[in-house]
Amino acid sequence: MPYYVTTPIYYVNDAPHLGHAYTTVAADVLARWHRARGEDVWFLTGTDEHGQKILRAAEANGVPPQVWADRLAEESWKPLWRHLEISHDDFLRTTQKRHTDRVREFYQDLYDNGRIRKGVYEGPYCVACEEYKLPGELIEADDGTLLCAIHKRPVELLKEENYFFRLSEYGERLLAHYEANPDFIQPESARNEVMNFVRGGLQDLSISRSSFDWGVKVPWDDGHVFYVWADALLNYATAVGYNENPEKFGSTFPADVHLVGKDILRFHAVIWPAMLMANGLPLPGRIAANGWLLVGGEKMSKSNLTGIEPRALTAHFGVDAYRWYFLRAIAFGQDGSFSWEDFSARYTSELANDYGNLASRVTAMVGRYFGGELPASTADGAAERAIREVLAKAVAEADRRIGEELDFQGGILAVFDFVKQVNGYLTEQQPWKVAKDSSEQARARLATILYTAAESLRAVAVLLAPVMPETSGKLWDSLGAEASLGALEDQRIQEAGEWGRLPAGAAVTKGAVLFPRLS
Ligand code: ME8
Repeated sequence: MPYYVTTPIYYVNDAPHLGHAYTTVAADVLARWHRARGEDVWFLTGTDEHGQKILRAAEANGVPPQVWADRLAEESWKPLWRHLEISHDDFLRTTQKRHTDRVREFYQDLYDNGRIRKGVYEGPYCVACEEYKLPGELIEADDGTLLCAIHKRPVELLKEENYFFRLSEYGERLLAHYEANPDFIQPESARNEVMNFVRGGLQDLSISRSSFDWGVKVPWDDGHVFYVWADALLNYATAVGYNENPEKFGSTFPADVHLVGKDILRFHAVIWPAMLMANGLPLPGRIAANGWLLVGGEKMSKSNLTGIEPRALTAHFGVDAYRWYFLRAIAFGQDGSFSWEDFSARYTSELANDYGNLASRVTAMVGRYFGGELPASTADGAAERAIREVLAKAVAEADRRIGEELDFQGGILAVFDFVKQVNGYLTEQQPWKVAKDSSEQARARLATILYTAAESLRAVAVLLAPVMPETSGKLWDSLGAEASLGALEDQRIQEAGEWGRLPAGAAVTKGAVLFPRLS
């Protein structure tokens, strides 16, 4: 069974901003981490293309919704993921036939089995969220208008005859599942929130709309299209062969992890599992919610025009630093704010000074003192043993935090703490001073110090490759590691802490600067 990880499928009403890239980069790091463990991985992302929000965006731009969706998906979303080095295995668009046909079949089954009824939906709806709202989820403007608490925009009052999924029947089974699987919803605060919500009682869910037609047609009533969420959630199944490729489906579904923003937690932790239960399908392993990137204390959002485009940052900091920054700066699951000052300060101190300088100093010294041929370590002692021990711990900790707990910040910090230790080791050992002594003993010490530092960098390159693939590739090249150890992509996390993998004699060169000074 591959490790199956997903991102939300994003609305194509507009171009992606930092918030979408945040979840996608996190999923990519997780996927790359598991590949680096030697696991088979299936990483899915895509776009959500139906519903009123897209329809209105298309209308506002004077084009049919499919044309709009094609333009956004192909010219905006996919190119950004390529730019950010996202390594997805599949990109599903909900207007693809492979999806729409299966959506119809899924609900036809539920309809035939009596899980769907007709009724009237009356209540508030936020088009920016594409969500039916409960009265308690609204805020009141000064003039009495009811606003969506997330978008701060007026909700619309709907009254429509719709089809309803009998969600209200699944409360007990959902609670039993949460109880039996404490890791099903992450973080803990999100789990508590969902459990309280379900304990409060579930209402049946309207799964169709009849006042517009940009959606998947309901097979038993073509006056209706499916509610965009009823269609979208199924992407996780249709993309891996639901009702189409039993072999692929059986060996991939359900997902090990659905990464989602906390705004869409309820859809994933309540509605999606209930839909699966209703159709006798297995539930995902985990729903992990990330917090929000905030602008002025509010969720960064396309609808509110507070979205910052990732390319505005990558142009300045580079793609790798960008991938690193948000996971490093914000504890996954918590909200956080972006600021140029904070990014610049961390870039300079942690990437350029701590990591980049270490790499350039060590490779330069191997060039200067040993003609670029990595010397053997023949005179190691307590200081070197300490480095080896710290490395072994850092590998185990990073693997547990990123691979198991989805604590990207904790995992990255474990590696950067190791980088600090190696810097401290060099400061103490002062190889540049040892080099002034040409005795045999001093040469052996110098060789040992530089071997220790270079071998440490070999491990760092492997551990940071899922986060900063291009930088690790440069470091791998400048350590001359490929000739003996093979491609960076083939290195395993489990072996990263095995000391002595980089052989003496490796051709070390002072490669490109890993993190150029910011202009
Ligand atoms: O909700 N901070 O799509 P969407 C952090 N189509 N993450 C953010 C964010 C922010 N400010 N803004 C967006 C949808 N995100 C549905 C999903 S899934 C079957 C259907 C991220 O385009 C976060 O992951 O509104 C959030 O859940 C997702 O983008 C929502 O993207």
